[in-house]
Amino acid sequence: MRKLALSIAAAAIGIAGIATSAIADHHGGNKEKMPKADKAEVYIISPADGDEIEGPVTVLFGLKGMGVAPAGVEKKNTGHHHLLIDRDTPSKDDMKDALPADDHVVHFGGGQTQTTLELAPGEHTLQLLLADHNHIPHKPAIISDQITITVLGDDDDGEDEGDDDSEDDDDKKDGGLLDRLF
Ligand SMILES: [Cu+2]
Repeated sequence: MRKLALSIAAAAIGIAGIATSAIADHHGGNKEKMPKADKAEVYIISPADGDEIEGPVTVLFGLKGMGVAPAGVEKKNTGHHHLLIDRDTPSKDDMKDALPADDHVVHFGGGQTQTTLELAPGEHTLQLLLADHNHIPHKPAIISDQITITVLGDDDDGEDEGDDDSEDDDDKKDGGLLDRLF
């Protein structure tokens, strides 16, 4: 009820044209200045879960309640993004240590908030995980939902080539068999 009363008051003052911004700042200021890891949220802005898209795929990273800082820069309530590609969500034990760096765990230690991926046609999973200046995930972990996307491509060509190859193989096998028989 108090919140409602306050917004009605703010609206009334707004109509009157008196210093509404000062009231708005006061209202939300304290909370915004003290981001807490347990209230922070990381999420993939795009692509969306279930998207079927042409590659290359640009992934936009979203973060609320924390700031982005480059790897190696120790600053409270910050971290850098890690993109998990085609791998399971790390276990709690995995997240006690610094994250590995490989094709499936990509670090954005420069503080980047987006990337463009060359992904093979087909289904892929993507998930974002924030970690601190030492690449160790926060406690509790700030991790996004895992999304699944389908990268469109020349699947038909690929299959045709595959068929051709297997036909060639069959021919060779047949040839081999015939050679052996005769
Ligand atoms: Cu890292």
